[in-house]
Amino acid sequence: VLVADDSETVRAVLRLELVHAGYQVVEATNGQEAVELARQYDVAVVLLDVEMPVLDGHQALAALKADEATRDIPVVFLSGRGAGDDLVQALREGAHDYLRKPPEPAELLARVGAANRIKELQGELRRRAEELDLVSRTDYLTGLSNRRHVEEHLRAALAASVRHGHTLAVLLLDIDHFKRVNDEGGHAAGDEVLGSVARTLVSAVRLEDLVGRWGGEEFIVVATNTAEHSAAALAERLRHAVESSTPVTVSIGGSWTPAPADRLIAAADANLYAAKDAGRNRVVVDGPPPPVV
Ligand code: GH3
Ligand code: MG
Ligand code: MG
Ligand code: MG
Repeated sequence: VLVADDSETVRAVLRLELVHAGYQVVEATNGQEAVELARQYDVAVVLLDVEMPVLDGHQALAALKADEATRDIPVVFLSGRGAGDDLVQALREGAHDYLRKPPEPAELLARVGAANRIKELQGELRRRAEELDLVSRTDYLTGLSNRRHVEEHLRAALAASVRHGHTLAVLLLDIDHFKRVNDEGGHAAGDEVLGSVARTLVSAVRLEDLVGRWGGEEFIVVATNTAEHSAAALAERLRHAVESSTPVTVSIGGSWTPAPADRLIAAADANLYAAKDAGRNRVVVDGPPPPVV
């Protein structure tokens, strides 16, 4: 708990109560110090006096709310005066609660406890939101990016490639005769093969390239800046890696920019069919499709 009050006596009383209740306390003697300490420490709750030198409580509150790092820390205003106006204004400005000085020990602890629970809940919400975000982008079986995330990534990567004049290649990979793996070893064995193909692809591409599960037994690679090694060479490397480190083979169709996302995928898909037709376990990568008129 950060206790900000210019009165040494007030700070001492609050510190005593809070430390006794098991809180760790840091003290600030003015609003400016309060803002600095809030950035520096992992503060759960700020007790903020209204009248203080340098920055008063309102100004300090505004500074705390303006900074992303301190925005979510619940602030409890400490008011010495009888007038309610200050406190109403503070609540409007984003204060979580207020206490009149000198606070009853029980009330102090109840309000600090409530503010602390708010902080914990916020942390929990943020963790869940991050988890959800990850889950919504991830294919549960292989841990790769799912189709939705690949499509998002592809749009952003295309925009960046236009801006920076890089080429962008898309490879679609389809496991050959995968139905046989399921038929012979069962669905679980099939799943395991999907996982090992995914791991093989991830370790064969560069860090900046994205590998995703496009659907079923199909994978996609979005490779940026393929200038120094062509898309065809990358595809051949991936084909060889799968052949030599998993029980299956893949056919790969690819294409590269300049082209809009849907045409790039369509061209890669057409080339994938050509690779299947030509006998599987092979690569067909073609240059940019003609521009749409
Ligand atoms: P091709 O060489 O022409 O691509 O033949 P294929 O057998 O790979 O193609 P087909 O489309 O006939 O079969 C794909 C199979 O992939 C059928 C489907 O049951 C299986 N499959 C799709 N998703 C999964 C999955 O998540 N787990 C498992 N085990 N099998 C899957
Ligand atoms: Mg004061
Ligand atoms: Mg398929
Ligand atoms: Mg297949």
